[in-house]
Amino acid sequence: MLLHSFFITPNNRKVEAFIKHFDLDVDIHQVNFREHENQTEAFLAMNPMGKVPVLVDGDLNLWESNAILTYLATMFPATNALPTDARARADVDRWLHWQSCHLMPAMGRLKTDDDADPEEVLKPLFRVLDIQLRDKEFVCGALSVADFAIAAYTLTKLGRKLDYSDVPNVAAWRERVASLKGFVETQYKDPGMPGGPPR
Ligand SMILES: N[C@@H](CCC(=O)N[C@@H](CS)C(=O)NCC(=O)O)C(=O)O
Repeated sequence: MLLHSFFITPNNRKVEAFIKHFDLDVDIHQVNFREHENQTEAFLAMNPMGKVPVLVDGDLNLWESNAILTYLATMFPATNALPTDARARADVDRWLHWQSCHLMPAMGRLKTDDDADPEEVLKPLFRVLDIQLRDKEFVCGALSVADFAIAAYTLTKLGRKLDYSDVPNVAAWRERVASLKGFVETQYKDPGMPGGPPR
């Protein structure tokens, strides 16, 4: 398998962190945005949205980071990161959708709207997550793809600046997930990385 990625953005980092955490046999190619690699005919044939990440597995071109996470968890069942029980699986799906339908748009708004107040935009969401994390080590109990999907957003430049003191369960979980091998190995280190999409 080959992942086309751009590692500093959360939707890519969540997948790279998952791959590295479990040492999955997946190669990673960093797309060159400066050279508009994502707009080439070859890339658009893989993903007509022109976005990363994209996972290629034989004749399957899979885009949308959360679909990639659940596919990898299915193809590598030893990860135990996606329950097979219908209710437990629905819980994981719920939090994946929460990340893409609520958390990602909220974070996006804070990046583009200088007047948007992080407390107002994000705190209601983190309060919901805080309730979910009460008495739990990870979002759905055991470590799952949902932790990778959500944590990547709390570890961005913006996510690192927020004050989590009034959501203590989120604060503790965030530290726990940040110390996982996959997130340690995908920490942003190279400010000279050639041009990519905004984080
Ligand atoms: N919902 C998609 C979002 C993908 C996305 O927006 N990717 C960004 C980087 S995080 C991208 O490739 N942007 C480049 C562009 O739009 O030109 C996912 O979760 O994979």
